[in-house]
Amino acid sequence: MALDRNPGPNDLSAFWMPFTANRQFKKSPRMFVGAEGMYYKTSDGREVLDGTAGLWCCNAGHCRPKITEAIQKQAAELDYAPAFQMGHPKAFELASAVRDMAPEGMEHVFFTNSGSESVETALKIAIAYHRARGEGARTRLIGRERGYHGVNFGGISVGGIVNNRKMFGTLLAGVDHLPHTHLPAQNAFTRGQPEHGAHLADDLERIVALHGAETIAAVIVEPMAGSTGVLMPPRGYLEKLREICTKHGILLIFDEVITGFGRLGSPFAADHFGVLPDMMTVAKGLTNGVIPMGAVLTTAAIHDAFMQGPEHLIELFHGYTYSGNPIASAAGLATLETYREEGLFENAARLAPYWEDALHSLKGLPHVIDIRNMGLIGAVELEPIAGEPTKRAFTAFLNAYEAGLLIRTTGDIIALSPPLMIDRSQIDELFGKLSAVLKALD
Ligand code: PXG
Repeated sequence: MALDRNPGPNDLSAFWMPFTANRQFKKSPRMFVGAEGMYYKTSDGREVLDGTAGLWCCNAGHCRPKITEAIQKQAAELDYAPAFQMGHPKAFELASAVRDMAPEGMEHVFFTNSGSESVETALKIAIAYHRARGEGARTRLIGRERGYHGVNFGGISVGGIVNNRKMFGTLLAGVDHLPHTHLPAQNAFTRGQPEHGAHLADDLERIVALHGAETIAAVIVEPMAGSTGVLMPPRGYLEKLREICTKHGILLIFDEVITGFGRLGSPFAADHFGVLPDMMTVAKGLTNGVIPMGAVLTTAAIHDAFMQGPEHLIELFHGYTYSGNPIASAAGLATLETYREEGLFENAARLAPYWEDALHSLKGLPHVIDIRNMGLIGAVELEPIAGEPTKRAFTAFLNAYEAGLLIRTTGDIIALSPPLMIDRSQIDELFGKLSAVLKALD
């Protein structure tokens, strides 16, 4: 019995688990009880190589001493300070550190507690910004098919993942979607950015013609779409989006919740692709996933549009009890220091070609219909079992876990995103285990 080897909590019924097959899990639980560096420890005493940095967030690896100490110290020194009308030094320090790491032009940082909240915040700022400038008719928001922008109402409205939307009613009004950029017939097994698909950005001109530019506040996209199964932007695509947004006075928001903090080997995807948005949403790697925290980065032009009127008045009626929480801020500062001291973004960039070769060596294994990569991200798309979508990849996930490897699956796509501290031997271990799992799949 699987349960026998999982001592610990003996009642699993109360916890309604997020994005989880609850009944399957509770019949055969998978419990982590410890972690260090690149590995998790399971309740039955096994080591599992972390092929996903938790959920794309533990970019520095697990239980890193500097981060642990910073949290411990901060908890004992200043546990909480009111986020509204009061400050504490570390939130300001972290905002400056994030600004200094961000691409030129990102000047201000608004703290949230998650990627989902960062998205809601950015969308609200976009609409309010136009209104503050006297363009109150700009309220439409444009997302993209297959986009993932968290799970709150704004995020699922601009998002394009059907299962995340269809159960939840009519969502926000005034939203439209660009087409997704997945063109497997032309681009399958491309290494890095695909050649075909830049023209898909031109669809924004169609949307502008349909609604009128003067009604559109912002376009939000993931520069590299992670959750939907890792879709790289076609060459020239992001540049075109930028050009069309600028031409029509539409704000461009990059959702960098996954791509931020070194995943592509550069601090942010905006650096990697050389395209500057008007706002960026981040979370995950900001605190190494250790304490919940997110942020929205904006240009000076956006921030400054709000800084008018009498000085005693609140400029933006938005914020969270835990915006810039002291312990989260301390974790964020220690995380950014760890990235810098250990050269983790550079490590990701250096290892990316080795990673790419190892990943693409899986081509030709049973059921593999596409492989995609960039930085320390990889995806292996499997042919779905006829009539049973997701089952083949989920079986791979279960078997990989048994074999000592943590992977993520979405649909029939396996996504890989290890901590950026990975080395060559761990890359070999990861793909050795994964190829054995794939070879044994029905
Ligand atoms: N935007 C993007 C681009 C994301 O990837 C969010 C917003 C929401 O963040 P929060 O912190 O509210 O979860 C995300 C989150 C996966 C996976 O395996 C991806 C996410 C979360 C959990 C799993 O693809 N992305």
